[in-house]
Amino acid sequence: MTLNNPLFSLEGKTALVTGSSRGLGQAIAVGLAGAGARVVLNGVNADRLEEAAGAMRALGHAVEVEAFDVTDEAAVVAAFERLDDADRPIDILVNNAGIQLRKPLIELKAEEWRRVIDTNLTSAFFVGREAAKRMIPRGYGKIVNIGSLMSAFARPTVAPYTAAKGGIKLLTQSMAAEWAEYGIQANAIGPGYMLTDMNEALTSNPQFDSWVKGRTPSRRWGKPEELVGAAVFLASAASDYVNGQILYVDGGMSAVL
Ligand code: GCO
Ligand code: CA
Repeated sequence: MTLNNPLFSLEGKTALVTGSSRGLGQAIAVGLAGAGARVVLNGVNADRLEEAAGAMRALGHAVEVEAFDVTDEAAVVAAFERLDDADRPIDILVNNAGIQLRKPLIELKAEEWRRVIDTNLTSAFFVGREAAKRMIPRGYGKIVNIGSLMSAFARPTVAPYTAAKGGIKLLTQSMAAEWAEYGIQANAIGPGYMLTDMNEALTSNPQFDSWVKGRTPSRRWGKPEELVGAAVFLASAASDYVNGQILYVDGGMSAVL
């Protein structure tokens, strides 16, 4: 994809996308690479990461992998030290890593709650803090946190995910509050109902499938690659005066009753 407007170019920039061996993270990683970025893929499964990296390199993209657990503070610190040692400054951070756990709140165990909050929210704090430590002295950085439609709306059985995604929205605003003066823009994307492995249980459920199609003005599920435009926008010079915002990419679901 060649871009005719340099405003949206990511040439010369390095992007770290957490949870990017598959799903939305992988789609965003491919999209940022398509806009010219060097991409660092992240996940905990090294094999899956290498596989995703290989496929991207086959498309001619510059790709590296950094396998680390985004919920493990020491592992995150060590990963950024490796990136420092490799002289690989991260210009763009996409905090995408996340899991889903569908269960009635009344039955939820403490360990289940903590696992979702740690993976979907605390990880963005750990990785965001380490990235910002390097972005601040450089006076430049783009942070794109992946929220959700659930950053604003709830539905039964996804309470920890929803609480975490609500937290992502306000963490994004907090990052803007503290880091904007250093030339960092921190924004979020709120995906709607997207066709991902995580949502397999929903897309294969006829009732839920028809609810999504009826409730979404676009009358369809979103495709992961349909997040690329918003990601490139928020990762590029085109958004230099945008801060602390969340952009819902949801077929209009959040705009209507
Ligand atoms: C669910 C879905 C949502 C998704 C959706 C909105 O169970 O309701 O998993 O939580 O995240 O794509 O972002
Ligand atoms: Ca070192």
